[in-house]
Amino acid sequence: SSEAAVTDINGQLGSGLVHIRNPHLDLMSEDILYHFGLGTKTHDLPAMFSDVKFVCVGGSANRMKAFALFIHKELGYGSDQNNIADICAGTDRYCMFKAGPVLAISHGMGIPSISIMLHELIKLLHHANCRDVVIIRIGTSGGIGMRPGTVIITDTAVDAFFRPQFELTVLDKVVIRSTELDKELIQELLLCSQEISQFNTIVGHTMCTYDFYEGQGRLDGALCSFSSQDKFDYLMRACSAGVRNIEMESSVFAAMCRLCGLKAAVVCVTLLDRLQGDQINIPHDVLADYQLRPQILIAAFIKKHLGLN
Ligand code: R2B
Ligand code: URA
Repeated sequence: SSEAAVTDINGQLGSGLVHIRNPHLDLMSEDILYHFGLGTKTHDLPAMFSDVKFVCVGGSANRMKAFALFIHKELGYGSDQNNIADICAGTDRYCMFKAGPVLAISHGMGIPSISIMLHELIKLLHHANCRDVVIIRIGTSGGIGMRPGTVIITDTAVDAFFRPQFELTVLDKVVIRSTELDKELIQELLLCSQEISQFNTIVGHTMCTYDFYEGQGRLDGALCSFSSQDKFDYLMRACSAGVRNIEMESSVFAAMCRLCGLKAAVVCVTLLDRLQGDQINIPHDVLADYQLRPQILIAAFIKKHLGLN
């Protein structure tokens, strides 16, 4: 695409800096990151964030706080809860925690929610002059033919037609962006999972949808206009196209990070096998255990990079 033919606006290429692809941004005297409750005039963003090297994002605020506490402890900063404060306390849209070089942020559910967060996060990394940042989405998903609890590292996010692209309407034109993810990072994460060897991890396509119910072929929503056979056929076609799990943010995440030069990965655990059912009825402790799996993998990856294991 024409967007892939990068023009080096501010000498950002090859520098490890984030590529901001918006010529208007430099003309602004102040930038308010409204949904974070942060701004370039009200906060010293370089002082707060210039040492960030790993950004971990996930849907739920509580899960990201738990991850921040976990990584804080894993990196040897102690387990005192009081040491970890929500940097976005001025807003309840997203929450953000920092543990040394690791930033943990919640993004809510769905493409619109994560995309707002990513615009502001990428500008934050730019304003703070962060370099060589790796960003990872840790999340939950529905598997297709996978044993529940399997961790899937996404190679390509695909849409509901199994196409490796993200479509966004900009003004009144449809813009199409690639959703391919960093191959090197995928292999590194896969190796990490083999080293820790605590759960089954595979690499595959992730289908990203605009809805949890009808949009994911569920029969248990408030609306459903297809038969059980239609659902099964669709999921089988997805599976044949290489889709191993379904969630709701990977496509825009992959597309935006790719264009802005951020090394990005998506690591989601499957909570159920969609060929077996639609309702998530696993016990609370099993759910908690599954949700920890992507966190354990990412913690091992970060510690390895920091030379801590
Ligand atoms: C996975 O889980 C959420 C829906 O339950 C959604 O944010 C996603 O991608
Ligand atoms: N998240 C989803 O988006 N789908 C599922 O089936 C489970 C978690």
